[in-house]
Amino acid sequence: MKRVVVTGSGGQIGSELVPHLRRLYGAEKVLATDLRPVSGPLAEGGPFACLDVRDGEAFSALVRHFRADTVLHLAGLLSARGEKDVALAWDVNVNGSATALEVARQEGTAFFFPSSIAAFGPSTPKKETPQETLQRPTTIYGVGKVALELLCDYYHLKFGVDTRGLRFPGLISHETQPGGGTTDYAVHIYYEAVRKGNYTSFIAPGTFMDMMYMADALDAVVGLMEADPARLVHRNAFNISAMSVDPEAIASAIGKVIPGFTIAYDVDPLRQAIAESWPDSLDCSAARKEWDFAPRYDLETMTREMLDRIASKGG
Ligand code: NAD
Ligand code: AKB
Repeated sequence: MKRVVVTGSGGQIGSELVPHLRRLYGAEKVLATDLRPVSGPLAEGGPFACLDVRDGEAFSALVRHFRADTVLHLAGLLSARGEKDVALAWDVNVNGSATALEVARQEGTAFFFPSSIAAFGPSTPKKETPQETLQRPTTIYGVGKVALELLCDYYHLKFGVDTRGLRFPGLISHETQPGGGTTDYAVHIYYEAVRKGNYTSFIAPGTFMDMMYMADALDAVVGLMEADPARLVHRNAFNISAMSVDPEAIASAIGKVIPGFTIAYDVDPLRQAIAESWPDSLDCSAARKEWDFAPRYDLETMTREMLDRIASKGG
């Protein structure tokens, strides 16, 4: 990667990925874009442009003028939000992503697509979910992720576009709040722990999902995009995860740092049903083998850092 355009950069991932890339490649080499203007470090730390990813002409012009060699396509609607507005989720997640991929083909750039554990469904093996297995998701978000995984592979095979993707688990971070997903509880719990010493979870105890700390997710994006293409047997998209946890496990890790922390439950049927349709834990051996994926944070180290950082910002 030398000159990178990032879509949807004001969200949970982009707000940390853009500064990370600017530190690695130079501030002027990373163009952040989003639907609406953003404020703060993203806008001040380097170039920014407004872009609706469904506008192919504007998208192409921007990539051409920036002389980008890579498009990191983060724009999208998350799982719970998608179920509440199915038409918009399809339009942005599928039509917008297909537009982004076509721009990459026309402008000759590499293309990164963030897939998700949501690309799996209830008929997928739940434990140690293999890299290649049944993918029959039951959310519009997941259906879109499978469609784009396939389309990205197709563009690689048919047109030679250098498409690469990750199946992100729930990402846990302290810079920007998550944007309407099922794994959001695993971020909210840390804020509420610092602010109130207790948390009411919308996900039931015993519901296991894969999670990962944002620092490891940023390293994974760079690691995959910089990987030697000759080593990549798979492309779209790699299983990655750092831990398989349920709300009780996170609560217990928090309790070791904040004695007396308590968790209660008020389960949201929509998000609980989505969570139950996803895997408990992924097999990440293909990512480890093909591009040396190796997350640094486990539940304990992530928990200490999350609580420290949130407390240092005053909650
Ligand atoms: P987010 O909801 O925090 O941010 C998404 C961004 O996309 C927002 O800034 C929004 O303004 C922008 N956007 C929406 N519609 C747009 C449009 N038409 N044109 C341009 N921008 C638009 O999402 P995120 O958590 O940063 O996730 C980014 C990507 O990673 C998404 O594709 C998501 O599905 C995927 N992903 C995220 C997670 C996670 O836990 N955060 C896990 C798996 C996959
Ligand atoms: C969501 O919960 O929708 C996302 C994801 C795992 O894709 N965090």
